[in-house]
Amino acid sequence: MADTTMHTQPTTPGTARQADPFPVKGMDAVVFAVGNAKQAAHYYSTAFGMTRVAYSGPENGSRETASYVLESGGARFVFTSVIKPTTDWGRFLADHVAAHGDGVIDLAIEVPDARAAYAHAVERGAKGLTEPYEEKDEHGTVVRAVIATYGQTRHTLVERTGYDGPYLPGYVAAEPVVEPGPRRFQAIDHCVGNVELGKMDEWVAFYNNVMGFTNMKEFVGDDIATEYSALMSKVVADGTRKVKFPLNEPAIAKKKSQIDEYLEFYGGPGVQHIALATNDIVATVRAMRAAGVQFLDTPDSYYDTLGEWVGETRVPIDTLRELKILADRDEDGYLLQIFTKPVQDRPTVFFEMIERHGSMGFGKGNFKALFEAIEREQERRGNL
Ligand code: TYF
Ligand code: FE
Repeated sequence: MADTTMHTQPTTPGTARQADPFPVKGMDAVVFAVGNAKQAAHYYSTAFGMTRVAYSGPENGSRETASYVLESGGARFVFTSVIKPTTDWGRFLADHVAAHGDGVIDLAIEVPDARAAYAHAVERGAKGLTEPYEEKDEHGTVVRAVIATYGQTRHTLVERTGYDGPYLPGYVAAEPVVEPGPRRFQAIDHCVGNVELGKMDEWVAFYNNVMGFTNMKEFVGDDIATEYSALMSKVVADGTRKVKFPLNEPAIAKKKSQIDEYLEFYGGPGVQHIALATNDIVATVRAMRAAGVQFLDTPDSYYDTLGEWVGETRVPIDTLRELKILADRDEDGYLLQIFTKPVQDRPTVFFEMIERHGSMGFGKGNFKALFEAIEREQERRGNL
């Protein structure tokens, strides 16, 4: 076991408070394997307003892959594509794109001690993919290790304390792809995984055991599952609630579950959506719509009754109606959210934009309207 005493939190004598066995600092990056990272970097720059900060490719010694690192506030996306596979890694990436289409290969988590995190995870039953290793350049040292999660998705554990390079050793600083405009989101709020029927609780247990994540109270149980949602869902999060992973599995419902549709077209379990936190969802959605991003539609009838149960929000109902933004309230506050349509030809990965005002939930009050909107899209694809 690596040194865990480093993470011991101060405890007052007489209390039995345990140190967090798997401390995390937050999401490090969402890494996408795509067919054409150059064009993906352009799309996420123009449509999502992200800024390229780093690059790795043939020009700086990476002959096998090209990777574009884009940021928006504290959120970091990496888009990687294969130029010419020559190693197992290149073949893995090429096979991933062939099997799944554009998708997320890695939900990388920043940790204070990658060796300790990896040792703890593997000891608790995680499948280790890459043992901890160090990389250095003139900006400092990064330690990384990789464990497997659902499907072919992985969690790289990244220790970058003190490292001041643009991303990782092997990357060079790069100019923005287009002139940066106002920021459209500033953080990754949560990352959702779709797993196979009957596997949700196993993956919840995985995050409970391996990472010490705890369950949040929001979930879709079998009571509502068959009624309209066609899925079951539970949410796990680290103790600080910086890393939140909802997990969905299909439910037997009247129509084909949206989760089954995902599993079929993705070719197995994987990341379904990434939620991005904004503090001005109106400006964000206007800018993204103007740039051509398509969002799920919401019927006018939703807005006819919204004010009655959601109460006052920062944004007038008429503006929510105009932009098709959803709202939900719980005992802690409210949130505003909207979902894009899938961002590739396969009905797989999509995004959520979310503006929170106190609420730590995921929009439970919107599940019915949301899942009906998703079903209308499924019907358009001729998939029922
Ligand atoms: O992350 C969540 O739980 C919400 C709701 O297929 C949600 O964004 C859940 C499942 C789904 C789409 C949205
Ligand atoms: Fe979500």
